[in-house]
Amino acid sequence: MTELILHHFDLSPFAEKVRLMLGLKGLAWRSVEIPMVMPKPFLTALTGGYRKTPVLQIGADIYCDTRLIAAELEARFPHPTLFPFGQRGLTMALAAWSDGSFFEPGAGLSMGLNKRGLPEAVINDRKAFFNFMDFDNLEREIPHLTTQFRAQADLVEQQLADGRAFMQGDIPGLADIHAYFPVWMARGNVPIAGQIFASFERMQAWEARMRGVGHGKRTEMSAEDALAAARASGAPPGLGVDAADALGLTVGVRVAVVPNDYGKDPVVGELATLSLYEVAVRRSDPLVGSVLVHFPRIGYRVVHEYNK
Ligand SMILES: N[C@@H](CCC(=O)N[C@@H](CS)C(=O)NCC(=O)O)C(=O)O
Repeated sequence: MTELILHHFDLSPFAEKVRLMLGLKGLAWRSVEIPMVMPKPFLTALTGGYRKTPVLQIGADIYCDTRLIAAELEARFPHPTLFPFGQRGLTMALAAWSDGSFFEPGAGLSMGLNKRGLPEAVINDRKAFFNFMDFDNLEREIPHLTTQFRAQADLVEQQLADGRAFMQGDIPGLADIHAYFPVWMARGNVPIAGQIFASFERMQAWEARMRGVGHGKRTEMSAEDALAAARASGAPPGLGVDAADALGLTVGVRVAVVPNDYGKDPVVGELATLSLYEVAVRRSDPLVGSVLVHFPRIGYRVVHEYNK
């Protein structure tokens, strides 16, 4: 089996989601440290322009976005499952809450309360990147963001109210990872996190259990070795295009794949897979050879690029 290579940085909350998925499944993986800000020349050589963190590489398959990474890990390593109570649809849907309603006020607090301590380069980069943040007014927004973040965290406390150990029962799953990552981010970056979470006793005990999930078996790898692994593998064939898809595209046409939300850098390539679950494009780069770059279908726009 080809190695799992995670391109990430330690402080990244979305990467923490994937590290916990790897931990929950008890997997061994290679860790490639990427820069926190652009440029990210090795990462974008693999992805064709997608710069978000994290990205999972398996040979010449490049998986972008935590939604698709969760589905791919589940497909390749079904046991133990990320969906222990048969709640797959609901749990996947919960990503919208986790990555949006819960993450966004937490990210606003992290930026607003750390603004003066953060390197200029990070502030300028995130200012252009996080279009959901009113960057220039963040300090004034702190009371509002605090109420929003605390009310979302209280949903976790409510879910644990009957004394259960995890969100859906006695074992952890992706639902816990969704609920945990904004809390993890706040613990690391929001100086008033202790105050915000003080009355949430069940949540705090659950946090300790979540830390116990761990990160699986991590070993470091250089970016150069990761690129060499892609070159050595060569891009696999895609899965083809769903004929019923409303976009009416065919295999091999040139398309751009663009996130709907923020960081809207397009990735252009030849369409190889288009299903209800994912879109994958084939592209090549002298550093990585021919690769297949995969995105979840949810949250991404696929645009036909008429050959110029
Ligand atoms: N929808 C993406 C969001 C990823 C995301 O926004 N990651 C943040 C870091 S935690 C990011 O990319 N920040 C800018 C960067 O790392 O360059 C996912 O689920 O993977």
